[in-house]
Amino acid sequence: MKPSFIPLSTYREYPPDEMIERSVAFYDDLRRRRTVRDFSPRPVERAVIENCLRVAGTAPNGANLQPWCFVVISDPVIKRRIREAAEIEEQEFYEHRAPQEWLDALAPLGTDARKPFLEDAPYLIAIFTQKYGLLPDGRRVKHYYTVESTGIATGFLIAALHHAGLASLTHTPSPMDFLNEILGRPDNERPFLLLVVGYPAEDAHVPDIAKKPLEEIATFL
Ligand code: IYR
Repeated sequence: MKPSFIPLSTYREYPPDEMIERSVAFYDDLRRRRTVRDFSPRPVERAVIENCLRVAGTAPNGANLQPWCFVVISDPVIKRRIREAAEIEEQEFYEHRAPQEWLDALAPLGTDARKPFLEDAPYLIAIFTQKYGLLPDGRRVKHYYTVESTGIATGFLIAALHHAGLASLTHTPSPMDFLNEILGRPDNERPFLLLVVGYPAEDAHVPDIAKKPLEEIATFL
């Protein structure tokens, strides 16, 4: 197919001092985000979730094939089924499957096999990565960099939710193939992450942990 080009009309340049200001302001906003495990059942407007998903859909990705699917769950019956299935896997993980080294790494987070947030939060967003696409006639379209692409889209989504004033939790019960079954997703889709979304509970507490400073995460050559 012949490529079709249009002028880049959406880019905006800012004066250098404004760039500094904007980058600091964005950092100050995003650094306030904390992964929350205590959720309020307070409802959230669906339009906010839709807009944040639109943000996710703008992510750069392999060959622009957009190899992702977001399943938004608010139905309490489905949330309960997900919680039940996740807690079975998590119990196995905490009691048998996880090596001691992993349990030691998780100790500062205070996590355990109980996952009440899967029922408390108003929304669960199950994020799937598509190994290949399916045309209406059933033919397969190979996708590229599927995990990287879905990871970038998920990062956009998490930032958008925070920007809108919502808390989120990146939850990865392992294995999580039960999501395909409960949500009726086809074989070309693999669960990537279960994002729990809502308001924090009024008395929500978070672990007293910190992010590495710039010097530890970046090198300038
Ligand atoms: N999936 C488990 C364990 C867990 C693993 C990692 I890596 C975390 O950062 C947090 C938890 C759970 O959700 O409890």
